[in-house]
Formats: sequence, C-alpha cells, structure tokens
Amino acid sequence: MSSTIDETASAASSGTSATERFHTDKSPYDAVKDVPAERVDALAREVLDAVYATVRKHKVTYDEFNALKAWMIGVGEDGEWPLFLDVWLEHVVEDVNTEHREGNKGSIEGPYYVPGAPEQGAHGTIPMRDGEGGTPLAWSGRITSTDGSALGGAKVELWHADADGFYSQFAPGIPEWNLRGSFTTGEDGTFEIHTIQPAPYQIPTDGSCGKLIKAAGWHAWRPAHLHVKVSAPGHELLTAQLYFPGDEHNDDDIASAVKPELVLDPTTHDDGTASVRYDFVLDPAKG
Ligand code: MBD
Ligand code: FE
Repeated sequence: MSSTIDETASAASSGTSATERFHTDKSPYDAVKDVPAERVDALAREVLDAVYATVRKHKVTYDEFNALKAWMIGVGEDGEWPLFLDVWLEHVVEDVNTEHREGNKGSIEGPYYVPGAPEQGAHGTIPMRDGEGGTPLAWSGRITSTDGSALGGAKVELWHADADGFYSQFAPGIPEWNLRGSFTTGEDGTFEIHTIQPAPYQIPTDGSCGKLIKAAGWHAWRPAHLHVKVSAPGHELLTAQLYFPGDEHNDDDIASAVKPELVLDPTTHDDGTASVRYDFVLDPAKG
C-alpha cells in the first residue's frame, strides 16, 4: 500500500492541488485588492530593504542571483508557493494574529485544509478506509468560552495525514474525505472523536522546496500532527495542530509550528489503542 502511494505521490501533484485549493477557497485577488496602499508600500519596502541588507552583507554574486531567479520560477512551476509560504512564513503570521487570545492560541493551517468535510455529530469516527493503518486514537474533549461556559453546537473540523504521511485530496489514490471529518459538540460542549495516529510528515522533496532543503542541508520533516479548526458562533475561529509526545521532530519542525501546550498526553492501552483528553477554550469575537 505505502509503496504504491510512494511511487505516485509527488511535489507536482500535491503542489498543484494546494495551489488550486488556494484559488478555490481564498479569493486571493480580492485579498490583494483589499490591502491598503500604505500597508503594501510599508511592507514591500521593508522586506526589500531587508533583502538589500543581506545582499550587501554577503556580497551576493550573479551566480547566486540567477540561482534565486531559477529557483523562484521553479517554485511557481511546481505550484509550491502555498507550501513554501506555509512552511517558512505562516508561523510568525499566526503568532502575531493570536497573541491577544486568552483561550487557545493555536498554530498554522498549512496547505492541506479542505472545507466541507463530512459531518459526524458529537461522537463519531472520522472517515477512513477498511483496515486503515496506524494506532487507533480516541480523543474526547470539551469546548468552552473564556468565561468557562460550555459551547454547544461548536465545530471541530479535523484533518490529518495517514500512517504513511499522506493527505487525501493531495496525494493520489486515497478516498476523497479520508481522515477528514467535522464534529459538532452537544449541549454540554463535549465531543468524542475516533481516528488513527498520523505518521511524521516529510514535505515533498522532489520539487523546488525540496531543492532548497537539499541545497541548504536542512531536513524536510514535520512531527506527526492533527490539524483542527474549532469554531462556535460569536467566537474567534481557532486553527491549531496537536502533536504527540516523544516525536523527534517536535523540537525541530521544518514549519516551526510546535508549541508546548499543543502536545497531547495520550494513554496507551493493552489492546494497542490510545486515548486522550484535550479541551479547547475559544475567545469571544471582538466588536
Ligand atoms: C503539512 O502537513 C503541514 O501541516 C504544513 C504546515 C506544511 C506542509 C505540510
Ligand atoms: Fe499537516
């Protein structure tokens, strides 16, 4: 099973899917139109000033300048701008946008979210294949507001890689909604989700992001992680990831997206399954 997927999963397929996904979901051109000119001017100028300082400091050569041009052209051709930006830039954007929160602060979304995952109710099993690999995981939790009140009708959208590290809709050969589900809390704010533990994830190494990683002597790994979007009426949307203790990449995530409060504390049982409790606190929306 994993060898079939290995042969066909590629940077080109997951990069192109992520780029198409972005066009579908994020109305990127409207967003560009809506950024005020003063912000564009200040941000573009300061980023360029930082680049000029680096060029002068290191006396960048024409070979290096042309390597950069060729590489940037390649990132576009591979559809890997979403991957590049989510791996190397999103974590700091996420930080500054959630630092005011009293509830959960969250983590990056990454390139592989798809809206509209099938609804499973308050207690349910995420869509998965017969014999889906990986340790079965039962996750129960409760969603409250910062004042402690239970949030009934709150949503947990969960998506994650399979035990081989592949995401449905971005690697070929996996059912459309595999390991993607939406759960809605009962009146008391609780939910219980049955899924499997995902594997550590290596970002595609055969595309332009992989070229950068190889050329710089970095590694391509993210620790195993569960992605969630948690939402409730009148509250700020929480985008987060949850991690597993002891993963060797918790301390050197290529995407710099691990926070200690997001590491789960699961219990392993004699039958080889695991269970965990993890709750969310949402901030009321401002204004
Ligand atoms: C992922 O699965 C991911 O979560 C991020 C942030 C980047 C690449 C792949
Ligand atoms: Fe991910």
